[in-house]
Amino acid sequence: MTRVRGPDMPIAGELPSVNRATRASAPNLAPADGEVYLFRGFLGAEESARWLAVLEAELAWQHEWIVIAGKRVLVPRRVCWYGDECAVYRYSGVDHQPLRWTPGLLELKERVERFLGVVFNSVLCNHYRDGADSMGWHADKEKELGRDPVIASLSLGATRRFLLRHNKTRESLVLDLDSGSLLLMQGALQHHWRHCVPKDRNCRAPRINLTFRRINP
Ligand SMILES: O=C(O)CCC(=O)C(=O)O
Repeated sequence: MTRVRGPDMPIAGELPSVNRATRASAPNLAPADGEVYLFRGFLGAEESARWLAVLEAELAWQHEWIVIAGKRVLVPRRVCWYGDECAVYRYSGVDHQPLRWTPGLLELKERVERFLGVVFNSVLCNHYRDGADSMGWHADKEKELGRDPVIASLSLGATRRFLLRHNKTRESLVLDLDSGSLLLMQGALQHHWRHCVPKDRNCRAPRINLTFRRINP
């Protein structure tokens, strides 16, 4: 495929930096030590609902087991990892070989890339079946992501709470990620802050979150 490169779009292999005009259209929500931007309505409500249904049906969702403190634990959501062939990602102590892009994921990736002016080569897909599914506190700072990762996180379906907490000051940010919103994390954020999606007993609907990433092979 021939990729047409916009003026702000870095070539593959360059360190990505987000399109300045896009970044200027939303404030940085992190008070210090990194950048967090939230673009609500990146996709419209109807379109987001359509994508939720398509991706629920066509992605190769898996139940994953990880080992924490010597104990095998079932991850409380379904996951899958797609990307370019080189995008092997090791997290939670497990090597993840990428599945081949589906047309749907590729279309969404290219829309996010055009909006942000950043090229991604992989996406971690999380499926929260309802509010009993969750994601624990963590930072995305595996070495394959490079020094200051740029992570674009697209939410589809149920609104879920996303918490960020500063490692030293314990300052926190609370964001409700609604369907169609695009969250961007970049700069030093992953070194100083952790984030999570807690359980929500009032949530009965599914949600998919796609985090587009750039793996350095
Ligand atoms: O579901 C979300 O919004 C968070 C996803 C996340 O933190 C991750 O994939 O590392």
